[in-house]
Amino acid sequence: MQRTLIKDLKQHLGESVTIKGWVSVRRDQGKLVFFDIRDRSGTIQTVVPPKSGAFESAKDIRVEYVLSIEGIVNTRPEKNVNAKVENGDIELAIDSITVLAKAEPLPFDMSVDGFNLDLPTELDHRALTLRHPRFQAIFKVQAVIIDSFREFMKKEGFFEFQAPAIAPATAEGGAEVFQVEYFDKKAYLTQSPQLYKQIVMTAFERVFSVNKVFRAEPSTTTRHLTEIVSLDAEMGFIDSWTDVRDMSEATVRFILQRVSEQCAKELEFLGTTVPVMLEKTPTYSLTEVFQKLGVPEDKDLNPEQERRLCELVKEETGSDFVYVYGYPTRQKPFYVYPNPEQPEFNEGMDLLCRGVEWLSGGRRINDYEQLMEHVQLWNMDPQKIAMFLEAFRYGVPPEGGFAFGAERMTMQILGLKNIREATMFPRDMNRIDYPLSENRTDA
Ligand code: AMO
Repeated sequence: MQRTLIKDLKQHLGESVTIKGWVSVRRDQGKLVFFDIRDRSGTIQTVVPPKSGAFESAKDIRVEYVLSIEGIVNTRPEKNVNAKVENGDIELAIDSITVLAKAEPLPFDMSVDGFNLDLPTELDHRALTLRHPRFQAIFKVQAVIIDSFREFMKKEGFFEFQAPAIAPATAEGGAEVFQVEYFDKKAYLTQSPQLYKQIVMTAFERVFSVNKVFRAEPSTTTRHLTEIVSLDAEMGFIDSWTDVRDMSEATVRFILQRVSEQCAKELEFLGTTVPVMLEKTPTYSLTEVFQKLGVPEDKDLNPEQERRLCELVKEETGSDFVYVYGYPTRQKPFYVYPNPEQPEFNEGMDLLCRGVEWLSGGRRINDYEQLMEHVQLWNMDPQKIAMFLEAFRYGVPPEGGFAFGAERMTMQILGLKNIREATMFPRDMNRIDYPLSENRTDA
């Protein structure tokens, strides 16, 4: 018999159907055995009636067994209806069961209510915990974030390209870079597709990419990983850095809207709502932010100041978002455009949300001579970025762009405490799948 997906069972009341899926829960009430079965589309309670031929085989079946079940879709008796759960008004009366795959006894309770692991243990068992509805909800939201980023970019005329992961030079500067042995030469894992998105922009005008980037973060914090999914955009023919801010704001607004529409069930399950974005997101220069916080001016905001700024803005305006622009020019990468009226500050910006930076961008230098001055000032080797520089010798319009990490965005949208919860297979200096301890033979 053809397989019916669990989400479609209500269309088959009174009919005999075949469903296939995993056993989420097993309840044995002596005369009756119940299984909650889940497939990719949903969950249904099934019951093995005592007279059913399946009663004997049901005795050995445990949680996570994979079954093919034939049975009749029934409405539940009034007293058994549970409005709080999916398909709480129907159940499947089992006629026969075929075991498609067995499962060993689970190392911990995987039921919705009983699941209670600390984060390191949960990550050690990702191969199993991914089956829990909490993590399925988180990664469904992440998939919608990435999909809707693509959808919005295409709607706005951006062209998708694939950036390389191996580069001859670092784009963002700093020490947070993985060097790779590239045959007998040195190369780097890309920290950002920055230089490539700028090159491709000079041909296609508006471009975006969804790429893995790598940061050799030397510490473990709740917001840093060493491997992230970077959602990048770059656009030509801007009049000002505020055009970039506006495009990034519209992108975030679209993503939030799609998450609200497409993930209502997941947001409810996770007990959260998407952050509030106002018609116009409050925007301050870094100097204004330090005045607002009542602290001496510095090169950048520290995490505590980011938190306080977001709290203040939330109190004053109701916005969960705030843009900060105008960073000290020498603190940021060479390609960021200095403000012509105040060249010691640049036209770079960050978007903070609920206390954490989740997007960076701004206007870039498009004039070749000015770019070369910065290459020298930043002490860079022009040979190593020759391909990037060549593009800028041949006519590049005023331009800018932005990027955000899919994991950080997922974390902040869902109000998660640790970025690792928002990452299927997180990497940090202490973990690649498992903790990198000397005692492990598999790490
Ligand atoms: P930046 O270095 O600020 O900017 O990175 C952009 C965004 O990427 C995310 N992010 C991270 N997430 C988790 N762990 C990390 N270690 C990590 N590092 C960065 C954050 C951050 O806001 N080329 C510029 C972007 C641009 O100007 O277009 C850049 O890479 O969400």
